[in-house]
Amino acid sequence: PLVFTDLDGTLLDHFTYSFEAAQPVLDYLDEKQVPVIANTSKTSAELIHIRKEINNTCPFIVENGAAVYLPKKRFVDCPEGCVDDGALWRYEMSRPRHHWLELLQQLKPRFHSLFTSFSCLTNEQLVKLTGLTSEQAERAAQREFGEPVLWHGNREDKHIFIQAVNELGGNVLQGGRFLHIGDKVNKGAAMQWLKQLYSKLYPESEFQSIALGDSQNDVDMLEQADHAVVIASPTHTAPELVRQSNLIHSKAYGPEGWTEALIQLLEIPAQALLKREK
Ligand code: 2M8
Ligand code: MG
Ligand code: MG
Repeated sequence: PLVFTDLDGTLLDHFTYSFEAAQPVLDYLDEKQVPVIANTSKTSAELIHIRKEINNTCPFIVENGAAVYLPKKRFVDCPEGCVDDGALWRYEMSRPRHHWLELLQQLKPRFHSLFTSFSCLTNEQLVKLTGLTSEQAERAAQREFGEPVLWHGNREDKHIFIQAVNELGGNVLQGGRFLHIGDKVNKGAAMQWLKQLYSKLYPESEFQSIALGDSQNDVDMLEQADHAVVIASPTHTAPELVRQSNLIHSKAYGPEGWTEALIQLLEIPAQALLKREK
C-alpha cells in the first residue's frame, strides 16, 4: 500500500504537534517499506524539517496539493513534468503565491476587517495563534503556492468571500485553523498523480492507497483513496464524505487515532509494535 497522511490533527496532535503515539507504527511501516507520504497544508520548509524528525525519506505533498516533492534517492530519473530542486524533484500543480496575494489585495476593500492574511501576521502573532514554536512558525510563513487567512467574520460572509475568490479564479480550502487561498488544487489530485507515478515505475505491483485526515481540506483525498480514515478531532466535527465503502472513523484523536486505524487496516500484529516500545 501507499499511505497518504495529513499532518495537523492526524499524524500530529492538534494542540502539541506531537507524533509520539504514532512512532511505533511509523517504525513498523518503515521496516516493511510501506511509503508514508505526508499530504498537508504545510510548506516545503516545514516538511523538510518534520520528515527528519520522524525519520521519513518518502515523497511529500505540500500546501494542499500545490506541489509534490520526490527525493532523488528514491526517484533516480526525473519524472515527466518535474523540475530540479536540489536533492528533490518538484512537480507543481499551482501558480505561485504572489498571484494569490494580489487576488486577496483586490478583495481587501470589500472584506477589509473580516480576514487577516498570513503575510500580515508577525512571527509572534503566528506563534500565539498556532502554538507552533518561533522557528516552526518561521517555516510555516515560507509559503510558495498559496496564502492561509484567519477568518473573523460569520459563516454567511465566509460564503460570500469564498464565492468572490472563486470568481477570480481561486479556490478556498478549510484547514484546522485557517482558510487556505490558492489555485484549484487539492490533496486528492496530487495523491492520484503520485499513485500513478508509482504504478508507472513499478508496473508489476498493485498499489492500494490509504488516506488519513481530519478536516474539510482532506475530503478530496479521502474520497479518492482506496481506503479512507477520518481521524476524530478534539476541536471540530468530522468532515462529511459522500463515499460509503472502505471508510472508517477513528475513535481516538490525532496520532492515537492514526495508530488505531492503521493497526486495524493493515492488521499489524501487537507483537510487532510491542518490541518497539522502550
Ligand atoms: C496551517 O495549516 C493548518 C492545517 O490544517 C490549518 O489550516 O489550521 C498552515 O499555515 C501550516 O503551514 C501550519 O503549520 C499550521 C499550524 O497550525 O497552520
Ligand atoms: Mg489536519
Ligand atoms: Mg492539514
